[in-house]
Amino acid sequence: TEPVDATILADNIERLVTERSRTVSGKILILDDDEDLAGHYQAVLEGAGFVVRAISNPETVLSELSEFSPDIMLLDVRMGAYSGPTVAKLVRFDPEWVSLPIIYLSSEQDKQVQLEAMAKGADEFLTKPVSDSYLVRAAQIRCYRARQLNELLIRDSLTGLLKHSFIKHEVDKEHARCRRQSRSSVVAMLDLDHFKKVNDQHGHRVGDIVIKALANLLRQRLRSTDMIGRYGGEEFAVVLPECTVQEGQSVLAQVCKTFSDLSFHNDGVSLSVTLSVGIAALGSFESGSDALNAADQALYERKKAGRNGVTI
Ligand code: GH3
Ligand code: MG
Ligand code: MG
Ligand code: MG
Repeated sequence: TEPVDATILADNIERLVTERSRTVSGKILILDDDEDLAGHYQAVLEGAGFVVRAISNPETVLSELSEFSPDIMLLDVRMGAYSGPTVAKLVRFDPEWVSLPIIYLSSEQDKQVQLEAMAKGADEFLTKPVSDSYLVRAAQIRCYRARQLNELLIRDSLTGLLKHSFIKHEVDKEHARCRRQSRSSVVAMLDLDHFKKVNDQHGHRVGDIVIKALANLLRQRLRSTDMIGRYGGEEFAVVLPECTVQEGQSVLAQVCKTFSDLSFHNDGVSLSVTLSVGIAALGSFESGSDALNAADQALYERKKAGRNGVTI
């Protein structure tokens, strides 16, 4: 192979990252007590393709965050009785927002004050006035990086599915939506059948291939609005929003069938694996975790009833 010139490589990577970050469209929460200015930033960022929410009341910041789930937050420093650093501290105190980029946007010039404000857990300090193009580019760079890091944080590296705590959180969020809008959604627990045997007879490497194959099948077969998590080693949890138990049963029964028809090959030996599924109607339970427990109970019943299929 040809030796690679490091400068050319770096140039190519930079071009790629720049292109990608220019096309990223993230969600931005702006908190500024100057409503006119916040409205201007909002218009500029929306013009560049961002989804923006601008608020002026610091007291609503936590509820706005959980409702809007922004990629980054732009924060004013002086807001009447409230200070931006106090808000930053409050936001950082909530484990859900430890990784949210907080970017001050302020006319504060005093470097010492800026440093103190940064010490509350913020990520960057931009000094007003900023040009429109500067604001857009800064937001693109930050959103791109935030999304990249967030993927690493929430996704399981073997399968690319949501990690345990993140799928649980999605279950709770969807449970709240079911209760609020009396909509019907389904939660399911999936577990591979006799998987210890697969590992024992064919090795862990083949076991991992089987786990990845199920993850890929779920991604293919479920809707883009469905949420899929790796709940444990060979256990998965899915949330199917706006779906009846009958519809959920039908789609997951098809997944079971397709999966059992796959054949895996190892050293000239071919094997097939089945899975069992338990499902429950999210809105029928007091909490998301109660619904998950019910799905898990249904899964247990399925295991007793002979595996390879779906039980409600
Ligand atoms: P059952 O049909 O009752 O579910 O039987 P089972 O053998 O599948 O039992 P269980 O669900 O308890 O299986 C857990 C096994 O899954 C144990 C462990 O060796 C295997 N496992 C868990 N995580 C992984 C993983 O990441 N990779 C591999 N290859 N195997 C895993
Ligand atoms: Mg202000
Ligand atoms: Mg298991
Ligand atoms: Mg199992």
